[in-house]
This record gives sequence, C-alpha cells and structure tokens, in this order.
Amino acid sequence: MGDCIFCKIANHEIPAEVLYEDDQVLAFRDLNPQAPVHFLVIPKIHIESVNALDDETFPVVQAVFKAVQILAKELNFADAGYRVVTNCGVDGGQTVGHLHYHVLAGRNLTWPPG
Ligand code: DGP
Repeated sequence: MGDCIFCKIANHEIPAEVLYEDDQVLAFRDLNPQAPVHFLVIPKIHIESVNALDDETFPVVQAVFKAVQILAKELNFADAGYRVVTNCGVDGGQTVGHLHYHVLAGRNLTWPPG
C-alpha cells in the first residue's frame, strides 16, 4: 500500500529500530513506548487488521508469534512475562491501518487496559 507507514518500514524505506526480520514478518521498537520493552511485530504484506485476515493470510499470524517467542527469549523477558495485543478498529484504538501486534514487557502490566 503506497502511503502505509508500516509498509514503508517493512520495505526499509523509512528507518526503525529493527529487532527481528524473516521472510514474513518484521519486529521493531514502538515510537511511543508504553513499557520498558515495547515493540511491534508486523506482517510484511499489507493486511489492514484482524478483520482482513483470511485463509491465505492466517499463516502470517503463526509467523508473528514465532517472532514474539524468539524475541522474548533473546531479550530475556520470557520468564518474567509480557503482553501481546493487537488493536482492531476505532473502538480497539487502532491508529495505523496495517496489522500489528504490540509486545510489552519489563514492568507489571495492569489489567484491564483503559
Ligand atoms: P495502534 O494504536 O495499535 O494502531 O498502535 C500504533 C503504534 O505504532 C503506536 O504505539 C505508535 C507506533 N508507531 C506509529 N508510527 C510509527 C513509526 O513511524 N515508527 C515506529 N517505530 N512506531 C510507530
């Protein structure tokens, strides 16, 4: 998608602090961190949100969680615990229309979220 900021990050057209990359997904630190560790995992292909996943694209969710698991171990927060969340649509608080999973760690995360 031409004007999608996360597509541009996935294509390395604009800079980001990349933590992990494979053929399907990219993980990079969030611009506006809400925890000591806060990064996003995105599919490289443009998918608007969970609503837009289909039989062809569902496997990318598996790739996302594989990246989460790898980084949780690499960055040493797997045992302490963490949160993975994807915001969907207006009520979900989604501000970027490219599917992304927030990974938050490094502090005790409260529940419920706001
Ligand atoms: P959401 O509200 O779930 O759509 O979260 C979007 C997140 O994306 C938000 O936490 C800030 C982050 N973000 C937006 N633009 C950029 C960017 O250009 N670079 C990086 N690293 N993060 C961004």
